[in-house]
Amino acid sequence: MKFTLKEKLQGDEPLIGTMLTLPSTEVAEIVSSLGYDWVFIDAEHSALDVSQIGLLLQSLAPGCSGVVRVPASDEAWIKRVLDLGVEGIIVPNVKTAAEAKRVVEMCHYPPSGTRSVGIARAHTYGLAFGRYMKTANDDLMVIIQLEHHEAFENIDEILQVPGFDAVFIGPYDYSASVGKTGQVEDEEVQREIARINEKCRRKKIPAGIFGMNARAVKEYMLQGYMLITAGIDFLFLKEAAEETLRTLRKRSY
Ligand code: 3PY
Ligand code: MG
Repeated sequence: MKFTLKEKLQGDEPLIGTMLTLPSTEVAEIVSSLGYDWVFIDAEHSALDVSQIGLLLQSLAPGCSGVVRVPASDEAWIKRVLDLGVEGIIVPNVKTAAEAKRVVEMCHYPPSGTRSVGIARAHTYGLAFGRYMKTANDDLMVIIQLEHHEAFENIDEILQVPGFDAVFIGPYDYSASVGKTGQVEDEEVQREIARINEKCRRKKIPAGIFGMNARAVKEYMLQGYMLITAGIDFLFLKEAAEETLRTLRKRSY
């Protein structure tokens, strides 16, 4: 398989992505053909199973990198998703340096890690087994998600852990962890998120973040986040369908 996400991250421009949650190869094909740099395929808050994720990855337009968020820091999920041939993996809710270290180990083949050796789509079903085994540890983007106040408190130790490639901030879970569920624009929530981003920037660790729409991520793009996720597939559908109906009911076309 071809890895390009890390290469794309070498540039100065943020990589723009959006979230896929629907088990529809057509949606994956349409969205990825529009020119998004990457898609965030979410198996944490969707009903997607491993075989459906595999089909979505197969449907992506060339040039659009597939990154999957697993539901938890779980070895069984991580190894199955990696074997599907992803360019990056996002592990949610990492709270400590020990958890971050464990994530890196589960994502890397020995000797630096503990990833089990299989043969699957990632290895082009055997055609590129040797090459994948040699390059996967370096090419794969291991992305840890920080989205709890404990993670924010432990940020200095977490950022010392070698081997992960980016941090992804979850504003919604972070806001919930400080008793401000959904108040992602709250001043204190934003101040803490900016503090984490600043720490990542100082250590030259790319940071990513999620927003519900373009407006929600506009400011983040100015703040130097490199992995932007804006919007969710079903929200695009819902908003366009709502707007069309509203326009027709009001006859305001
Ligand atoms: C959050 O905001 O909690 C997220 O996980 C977004 O991806
Ligand atoms: Mg979250």
